[in-house]
Amino acid sequence: MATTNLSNYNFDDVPSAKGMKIAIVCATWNKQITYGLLQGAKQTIIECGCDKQNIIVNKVPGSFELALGAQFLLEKDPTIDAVICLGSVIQGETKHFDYVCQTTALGIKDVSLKYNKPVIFGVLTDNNQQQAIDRSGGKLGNKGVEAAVTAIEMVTLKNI
Ligand code: DLZ
Repeated sequence: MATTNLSNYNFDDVPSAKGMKIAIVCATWNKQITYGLLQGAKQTIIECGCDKQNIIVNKVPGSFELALGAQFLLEKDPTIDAVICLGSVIQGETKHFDYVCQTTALGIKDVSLKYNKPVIFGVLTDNNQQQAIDRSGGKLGNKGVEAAVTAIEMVTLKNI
C-alpha cells in the first residue's frame, strides 16, 4: 500500500526554475485525472520561479502517445530544457493496461536518452479510479507536482 504523499516537498530544498523552458505533454484520456496532474505540475514550476511564457503545454489523446508528443516538441524547439509527460492509465478487464503502461514508460525513456534531456514519467498506473483520484490532487498528493520537481532537479543536474 502506498504511504508516500507525492507532494511532500520542502520547496526551500528544490532548485530554482528561473531561466528554464519546460514543456508539458498531457494525455486527455482520463482527463478528470490528468488535468489535476497538469494543474499541479504547472503551479509547481511557476512557484519554483519559471516564467509563465517558458511553460509550453500540449495535449495528446492517450498515454501511449506521450513519448511521440515529447519527441515532436524536442525536435521542433531545441531550447526546451525538459518535457514532463502526464497521463493516467487505469486497469481494465483486459491486458490493454499492461501494453499501454509498458510502451509508455519505455517510449518516454527512449526519448529522454535520444535527446539527452529529462523527459519525465508523470504517469499514474492505478488499479482503479479512486487510486488515481488520490494521487492527482487527492489525499496522497499529486504526481504532477512530483514530476515537475523531478524535471527541475534534473535540468539543474545537467547544468552543473
Ligand atoms: C485505449 C486506452 C485504454 C483502454 N485505456 C487508457 C488509459 O487508461 N489511459 C490512457 O492514457 N490511455 C488509454 N487508452 C488510449 C491509449 O493510450 C492510446 O491513445 C490508444 O490506444 C491509441 O493509440
